[in-house]
Amino acid sequence: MLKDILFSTAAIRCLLPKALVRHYSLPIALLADLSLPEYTLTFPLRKVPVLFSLHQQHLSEVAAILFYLNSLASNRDNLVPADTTANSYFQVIRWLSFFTSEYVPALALCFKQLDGRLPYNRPQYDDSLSKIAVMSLMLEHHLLLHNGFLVEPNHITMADLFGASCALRGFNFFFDAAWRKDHPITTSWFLNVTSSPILKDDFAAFQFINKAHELAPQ
Ligand SMILES: N[C@@H](CCC(=O)N[C@@H](CS)C(=O)NCC(=O)O)C(=O)O
Repeated sequence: MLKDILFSTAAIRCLLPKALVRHYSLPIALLADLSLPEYTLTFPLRKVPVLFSLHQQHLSEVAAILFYLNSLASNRDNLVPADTTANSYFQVIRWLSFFTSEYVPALALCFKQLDGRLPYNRPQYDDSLSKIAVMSLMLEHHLLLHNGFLVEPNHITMADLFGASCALRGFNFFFDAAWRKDHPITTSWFLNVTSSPILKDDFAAFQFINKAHELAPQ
C-alpha cells in the first residue's frame, strides 16, 4: 500500500517525528533520500522534516508535523492538551515554536562551525553562545517554577519531548560537567524525558561530555 512519506534525516528536528512514527506504528514511510522527486519537487526550501502526503496538503514545519502525527496516534499519551482553549495547549505551541525558531538555530550556528558545516565566524559564534546561555538560564528557572516539566506538573507533553530532543545537541557539544552542575533541573528534565518510552531507544547510547567543545582559533 502506498504511504505518506516523512522525509527525515539525522538532523535534530527529525528525531522526535521519527520516534513518534515508530512508537505508535503510524502508517507513514520514513525516508532520508532527499534526491527523490517527491521531495525535490515539493519542498524547494530543502528543509527537514517534511511530510509528503497522498491524501491532503503536504506539511512542512516540525510543530505542524508533530501535531499531525499526534492526531494519528489519537493523543494516546495526552502529549497535547485536548482542550484547545486551555493555557496548557498554548504553552505547548509556545515551546515547540521556541525550540525550533530560537533554541535550535542558536545551537546550530555553533555546532555547525565546530564540524565545518558553517564557515568560521568567531563573533557570531560567541554571540550565539551568549544566547544559548540566556536560554539555558531561562529554561532552568522555568523548570524550577513548574515542577520539572515545561507545561504540566509531572506530565510529559509534546513540548518536553521536542525540547529534550533538541537539547541533545547542547549536551553533545556544550553542556559539560560544569554546565550540568549549574543547570541541575534542566539536566534531570533531559534525562527524565529522554528515558521515557517514546525517546528511550534513540537515547540508549547517549553519554554526557566532560568538557565543552571549543572553536579553534583560525
Ligand atoms: N522552520 C522549520 C526549520 C526546519 C529546518 O531548518 N530544519 C533543518 C534540519 S534540523 C534543515 O533542514 N536544515 C537544512 C537547511 O537549512 O538547509 C521547522 O520548524 O521545521
